Amino acid sequence: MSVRKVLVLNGPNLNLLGTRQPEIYGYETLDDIHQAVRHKAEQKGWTLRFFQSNSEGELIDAIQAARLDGTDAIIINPAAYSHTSVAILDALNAYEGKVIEVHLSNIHKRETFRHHSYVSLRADGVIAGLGSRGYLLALDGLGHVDVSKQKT
Ligand code: CA2
Repeated sequence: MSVRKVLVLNGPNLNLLGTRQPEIYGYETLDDIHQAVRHKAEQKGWTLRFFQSNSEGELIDAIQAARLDGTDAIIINPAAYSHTSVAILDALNAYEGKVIEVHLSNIHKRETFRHHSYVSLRADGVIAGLGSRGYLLALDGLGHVDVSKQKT
């Protein structure tokens, strides 16, 4: 199945990108990333929804909506909820499409509490440490991941 409808989800504080801590997260704003991802999706002929929320519940609502509206894949940077949210993991486990987890920074090179991600227990692929390029690589990766071969 070729991926056509993609949801890109961004968790808490990612709306602050480009304003603080550029040494960790880079100088691009979330809107810059949105434009780049939208451009690449258009090149592929895919439809894209790009959403950020600081609320765990809104992120879960978006994942639940994706279950029902024919979204083929979710690219998610859960931000700090990666390390805390069983609720987001549960929502993703109820979603049947492909899931790629993206982190701008290399979470494994940072504080110990960032090394574990609940979302990684569900993700078909994980990209970390490549900055905003990670979102574009995730889009490219969706063309290649065969989830059916990965499920155990
Ligand atoms: O590296 C990533 O993409 C993270 O998901 C970013 C999260 C962090 O909690 C994760 O451990 C790794 C933090 C996003 C907050 O972004 C900010 C950007 C600018 C200024 C302040 C926060």
